[in-house]
Amino acid sequence: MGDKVSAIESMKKAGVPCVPGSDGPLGGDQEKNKAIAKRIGYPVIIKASGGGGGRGMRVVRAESELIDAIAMTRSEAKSAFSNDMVYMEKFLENPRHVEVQILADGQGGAIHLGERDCSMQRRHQKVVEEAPAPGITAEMRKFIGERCCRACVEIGYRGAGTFEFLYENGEFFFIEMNTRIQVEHPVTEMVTGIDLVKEQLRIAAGQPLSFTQDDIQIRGHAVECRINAEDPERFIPSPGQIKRFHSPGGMGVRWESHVYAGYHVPPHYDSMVGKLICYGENRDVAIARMRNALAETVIDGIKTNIPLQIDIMNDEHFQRGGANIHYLEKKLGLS
Ligand code: MV4
Repeated sequence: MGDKVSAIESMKKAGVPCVPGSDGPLGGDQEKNKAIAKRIGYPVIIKASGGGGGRGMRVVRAESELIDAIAMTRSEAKSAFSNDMVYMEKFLENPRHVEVQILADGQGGAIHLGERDCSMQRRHQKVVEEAPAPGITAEMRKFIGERCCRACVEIGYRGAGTFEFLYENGEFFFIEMNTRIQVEHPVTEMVTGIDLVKEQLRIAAGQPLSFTQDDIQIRGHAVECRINAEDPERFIPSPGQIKRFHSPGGMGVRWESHVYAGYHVPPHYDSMVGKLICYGENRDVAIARMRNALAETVIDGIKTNIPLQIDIMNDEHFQRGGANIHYLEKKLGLS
């Protein structure tokens, strides 16, 4: 079966809330497909089961567009992912991207480490991430976290993993699972005090989890700004040699990077050159520290997105918390 279609099926079975959808792959019976869309209610989205990174998706707003959209998504999926399986979901117009971090030892132990909000993104590239997600109560965290843990035990999952949700009108809807450590894991480490990479290595060595769910407390707030070697206005990569370099530091400031003065940013790789993570006893303190840390950082010789990150930290809507996945692109005048 297709990667995403079977993941969703497992999650639904385990009681993880999913987006209303086709509950399986779409077949060739177009009357049946129309009936599925009618049941879900327009707008719907057609997704490739083997897709990822925002590729292989098509929004359908009326029945007249449905059959062509299925055919086009299927043919793109076949050439791009060698897998023509497609499925249908209700299209959520203005969700937030909230993901739940889990650790499972494959020996019946599974715990969750709360959630992250990764809604501040541009063209499916995350720009800012934070933990916890603004507005998520301890009760909601427990509800969704426990369901993710139950699913991990049911599928026999082992390692670090992330359950990706769309969050709209106070509800979580599972969309996909990431079976790896992610770029944004440090914000979870900062608010839980758990070294996720260390736990990943322990699990890989066959050891059981060294703590229980009761040992996990969410304390304070952490924000991560991805620092990219790119033109902050046109977003094209900016490779070259870093001439002057100064890293930020101080209370609650974590700078993760491989770069130094004299370092050459190569042209054909991911443009991320560092991650700046700031922690505080609350969200306002974390953001204030991030503003200072961004201003203190010196990366000369190449262009970086530091000016964009300063602009986001000063943005009223970001400061309020809870902006949706479309906010940054709208702010930048992209859509
Ligand atoms: C959606 C959606 C709205 N409704 N699914 C984009 C990439 C892939 N991970 C899933 N994606 C989406 N799925 C339903 N049913 C909107 C998106 C989406 C999105 C999701 C997360 C983060 C950024 C996004 C940007 C555009 C669209």
